[in-house]
Amino acid sequence: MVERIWDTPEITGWRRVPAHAVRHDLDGPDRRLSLDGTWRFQLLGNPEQAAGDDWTGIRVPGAWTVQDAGGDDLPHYTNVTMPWPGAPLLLPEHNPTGVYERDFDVPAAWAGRRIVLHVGAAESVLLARVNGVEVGWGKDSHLAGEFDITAAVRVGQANTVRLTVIKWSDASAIEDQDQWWHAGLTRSVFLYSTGTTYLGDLRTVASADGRLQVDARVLTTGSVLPEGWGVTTELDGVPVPRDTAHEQAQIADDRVSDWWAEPRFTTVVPDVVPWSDETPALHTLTVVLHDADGAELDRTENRVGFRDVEIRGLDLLVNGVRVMIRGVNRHDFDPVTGRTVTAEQMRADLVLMKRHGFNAVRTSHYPNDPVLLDLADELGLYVVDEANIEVHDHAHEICDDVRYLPAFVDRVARMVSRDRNHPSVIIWSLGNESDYGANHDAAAGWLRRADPTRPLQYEGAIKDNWTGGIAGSDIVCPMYPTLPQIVEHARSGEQNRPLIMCEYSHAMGNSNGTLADHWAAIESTPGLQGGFIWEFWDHGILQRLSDGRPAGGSFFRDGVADPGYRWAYGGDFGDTPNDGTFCADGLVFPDRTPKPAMDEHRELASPIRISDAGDGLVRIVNRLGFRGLDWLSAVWDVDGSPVPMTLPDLGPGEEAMVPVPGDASWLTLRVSVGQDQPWAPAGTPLASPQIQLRPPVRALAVTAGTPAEVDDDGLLIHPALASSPRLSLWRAPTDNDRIGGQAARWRDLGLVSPSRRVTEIRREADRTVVEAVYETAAGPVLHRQTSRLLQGVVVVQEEVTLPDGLDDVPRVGTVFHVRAGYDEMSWFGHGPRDTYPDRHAGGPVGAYDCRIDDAFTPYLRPQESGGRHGVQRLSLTGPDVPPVELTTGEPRQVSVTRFTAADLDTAAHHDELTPRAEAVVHLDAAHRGLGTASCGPDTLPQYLVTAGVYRWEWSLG
Ligand code: IPT
Repeated sequence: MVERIWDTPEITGWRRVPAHAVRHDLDGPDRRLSLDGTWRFQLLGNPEQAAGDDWTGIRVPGAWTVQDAGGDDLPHYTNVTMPWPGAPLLLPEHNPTGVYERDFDVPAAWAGRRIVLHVGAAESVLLARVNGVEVGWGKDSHLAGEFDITAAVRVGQANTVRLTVIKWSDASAIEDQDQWWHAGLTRSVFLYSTGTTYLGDLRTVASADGRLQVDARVLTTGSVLPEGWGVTTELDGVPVPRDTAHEQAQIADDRVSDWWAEPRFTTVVPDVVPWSDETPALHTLTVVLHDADGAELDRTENRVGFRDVEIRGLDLLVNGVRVMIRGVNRHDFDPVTGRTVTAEQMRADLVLMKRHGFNAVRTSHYPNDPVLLDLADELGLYVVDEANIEVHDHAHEICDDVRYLPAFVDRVARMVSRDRNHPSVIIWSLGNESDYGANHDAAAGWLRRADPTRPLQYEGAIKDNWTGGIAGSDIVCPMYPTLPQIVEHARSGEQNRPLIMCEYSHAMGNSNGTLADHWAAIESTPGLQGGFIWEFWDHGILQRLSDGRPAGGSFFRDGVADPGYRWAYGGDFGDTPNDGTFCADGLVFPDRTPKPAMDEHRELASPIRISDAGDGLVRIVNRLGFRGLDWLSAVWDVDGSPVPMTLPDLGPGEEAMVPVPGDASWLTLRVSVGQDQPWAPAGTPLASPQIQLRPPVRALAVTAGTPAEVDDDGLLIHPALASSPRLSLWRAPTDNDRIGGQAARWRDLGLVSPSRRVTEIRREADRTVVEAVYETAAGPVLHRQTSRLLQGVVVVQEEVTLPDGLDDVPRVGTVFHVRAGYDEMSWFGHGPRDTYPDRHAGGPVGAYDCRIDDAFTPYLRPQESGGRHGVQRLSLTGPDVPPVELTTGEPRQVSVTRFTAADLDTAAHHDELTPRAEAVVHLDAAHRGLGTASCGPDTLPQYLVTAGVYRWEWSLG
């Protein structure tokens, strides 16, 4: 018996049923017995401690780190850093070990049958006992462990299963993903039963031309397969014939044995609809194993999608078509359970992705709950299925360490063995951020032989050389490259594989700037084929403020509005070391509310694009790869007025010219789902491609009036204002500003609240002119403000000169506070949600309104938010106050919120903020782009606010 398997990397498992793709999860209750529910539980200080009699209750599936049973062992967030210092095998002495136990009865009908215990996932080492008998061990926190417990159970009597889960192990160092550390049983536990002769595996290969091959592995618990067994296979109820020629060849090759058989079934399905992201056509494959008398021994049902995936030259082709990969990275995450997710939740994830134009998921950074793949098959999403290997902190030591060789191969092989029959899986991934070593090549070698039907990728293999690492990656899959880098590579003539970024556009806080620029480059550059945004989720854990504990199972999901809770990030559970908010970097909030960046992605992925073709014509392009436009519906929006239209009948990639439907400045095509889709009912909006047919009317062009009123400091007085307009050169740092280093630079430059010195106040016949100087560390900023009164409206012209030292500032603009009582805003500009200079493709220009309180997006760490790009008119209204009208002349960046930049800057969580009664209005002559510098490239040069002269004007009435 091996002692201490938890610090022995050579041992990946003991007595596990070999990983396979035979489905038992969907079988009926006669075959499958759920063990989910409340179990007895105790938490020990380390695995060598013996369990006592002091039990409490715990929910299964469920990590103990978010349940009361877990006591002080709470969630802990680190990115790269391991939670304990030093060598990976010097485990901490305190090594929380959970003992889960429950009783169960085995149905009498299972007597004489084979019985298997399935443990969906255990983090990080699982030891299983049944009735005191050790039935097996296993590692890999994101794949099931299955154990044959036939000999240990007592049919017809009470049985006890004990699952001991050890938190820290040799495996922790290779599960060092950027996410919360949890511990416990995080997926369902069940028993299933088969005959003693059973289906040990099932492999299907289905091609776009209708060819289907099914290999069914037949095994026995005895030493010889019983005489007369047989397998029948049906696709949608039609028998698939057994390939006897293949069996003859196996016999001729001596590839048969007494205890093992692998009958093959082949057919060609005529007129098959190939499976793709747009056409996820599935067929039902039933495989039944029976004995000589025809009695059923085992049965499984699988879904089959007919599709091809191949790499040809620089292109990844699905069914022969070069598809764009509009992907997102997804973790198994839930703000209450931490890691345990239900089928309904996963469906909601994927539905949201589909509705926002995503067609691909990378299961970062481990095989996700297997139901996710069923849903991806069904809804139409391509999957990069990633093995549970991330050795971030100890990458260099471990990727060549022979002790870890079995774990690398095991994790890849077991994932492939589980997931190979899913049409959605088009690419395998060897894992993430683990350097590149011989252990990777060993795993790749296994994989290439075991599944030649799909490419594989691994970022580490190409990290240092985009033309190298051929053994380890069939795709150049860099993370966070700059736009020039990928374009230059594609144009260099050196590119030797498709380039699909495994991570790009880091969605932390108010981010995803330059997404439109990325897609413009990707779509126009051969060799570039898209990528996966980092990431889907903000991993905020719902935390009870009264005692600082995770809300756990007691929480009612939509109660987050309850002020007794907040979204916790690294450090909020007293976890040290930690990486703070770096886990809050998703396109959706922890409750799955989409951030404004999702709007941007949806628009960029629009199935239809329009452009002004001149001569009163609009070009309409079908951008889909496999479908026509018949499932869509559209209506013109001519400067806000709807005009019905019928979409032209266009095949994939085809285009047509249609007449401009009316005289307009802004022509928008409102595209929505026309016929119900599995992921969206008819009427779901999909895109609003827009063109500008006439330039906007610009300058305010006011030349007359009387001098506006200013105080002794030259500050404008206006009855609607609670504080006078001032120059603003600063914004509450976004996560990108903060982590990318700009925020500190701006503080050092003194941009937060530069001292103001008035040099001259002149009252002229028709205006008041105030000259002021704002002092910064880079020199004085000169500001001239000219204000006039005209028919009760104040018209202001401003001019600012930024010295050369201020060559990159967050904004140049005006800020003032409108007095209390205003609660609604309406504007003409980009909308309806937040837009910025480098992120406004998803917000078509138009007339919008909303509550001021709702104009602000509450990123987990408060920061600049609520901006509206290209605004020309803004009105604020309230029930008991006269409306305030702001006109900007040129389209400007504007925001109206309840918080000053300083309020936002000083708060670490939203519960620390008190909304002001007044409205804080920013009107910017220039506002810096958002970029993605919290991890990856900053914004592009054209979105910087540089030194020079800025002029802007506005009116308030
Ligand atoms: C990269 C990781 O792969 C991902 O897990 C996540 O940490 C992301 O970045 C940032 O949020 S690693 C990074 C050091 C490039």
